[in-house]
Amino acid sequence: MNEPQDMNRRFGIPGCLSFEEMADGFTVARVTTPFATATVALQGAHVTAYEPKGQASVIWLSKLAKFAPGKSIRGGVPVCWPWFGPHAGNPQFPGHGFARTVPWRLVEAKALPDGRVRLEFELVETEATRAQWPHASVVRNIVTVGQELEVELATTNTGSVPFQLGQALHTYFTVGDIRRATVAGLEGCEYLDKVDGGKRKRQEGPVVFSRETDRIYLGTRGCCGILDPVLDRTILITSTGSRSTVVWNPWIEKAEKMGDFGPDGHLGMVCVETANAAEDVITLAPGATHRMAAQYRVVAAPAG
Ligand code: TA6
Repeated sequence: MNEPQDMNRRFGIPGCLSFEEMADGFTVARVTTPFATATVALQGAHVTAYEPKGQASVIWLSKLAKFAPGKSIRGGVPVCWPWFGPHAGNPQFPGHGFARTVPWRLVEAKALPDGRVRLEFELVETEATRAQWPHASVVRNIVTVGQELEVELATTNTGSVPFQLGQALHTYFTVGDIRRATVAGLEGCEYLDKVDGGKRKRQEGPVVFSRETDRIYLGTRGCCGILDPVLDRTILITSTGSRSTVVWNPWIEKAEKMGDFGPDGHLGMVCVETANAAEDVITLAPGATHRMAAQYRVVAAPAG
C-alpha cells in the first residue's frame, strides 16, 4: 500500500505534488506551491517539513529522526490520537496513541484555485488498531499547504455509543535558540506542570525556557505565538476545536536520554501542541464529528 509509483499515478499533480520513498517502505508526499514547500509522510499523515518561500523552516525535524514503518518520527507534526500521553488503562499501549505509527491512505489531493495544495488522509484501521481502540470511528487528517500550514484532525463517531477522545497535533517548531525564544498568548491560563508532579499552576507573563518544560495549559483561547529574536520572526499559531495547549522542551538530559535529538538538538526547537488533553478530552456522541485544526504562519518580527 502507498507505493510511490502507484501514488504518483493516482494522485500526482505535475509541479505541485509527487511521491517518493524516503526510506525502505516509507513513502512521502512532496508538495510545492508558490508560497511554500512541504513534505508529508503517509505513515501517520505526518507533516515532516514546511518551508515558506524565503523563510527558515517553520517545522523542526531532528537530524537523527528515523523513517521506518512503525517508528515515531522525532519532529514535524505528529498526530497523537485517540489518546494523549500514556494510555489510561494499559501501559503496554503506545504513548500518544497509535495513529502516528500506522499507515494512513490518501483520500483526496487537490491543487486549489488560490495556489494552495490540500491533502486529505484517512487512518487505515487494522486488527491491531481495533485491539487498542474498539470504538467505531473514522479519523481524517487534512493538510493544506500555502502561505500558512493548516492541519485539521476530524474524528467521526460512527458507532452507537459515545466515546472519550484525547488528541494533539504535537508540532515541533524551529527556533533560533530556545533560551531566547518565548511563547506569548498563554498568560493567565492554568496549567499542569508535568516536571513538578503535575501540579496545577497559573501562567504569569510569556513562557520562557531555561530548563525542561512540559506543561498542559487548560481552557486555552486558540491563539498564541512563538517570538524568536534570533530568527527575527514570530510564528503565529491559531487553533479551533482545541481546549488545551501543550508546551514542551526536553532540555539537555531528557533530550540526550531520548537519543534522537542529536547534540544540542533541544536548543533549536519548541513544541507548542494544539490538543484536547487531561480534563479537556472530548466526549463524542454517536454520529458526531469533532474537528481540531491548527494554522501556522510566520508574521512580523517580534517588537523591540
Ligand atoms: O507533549 C509532551 C510530551 O508528552 C513529553 O512528555 C514527551 O514525552 C514528549 O511528549 C515526546 O513524546 P514521544 O512519545 O514523541 O517521545
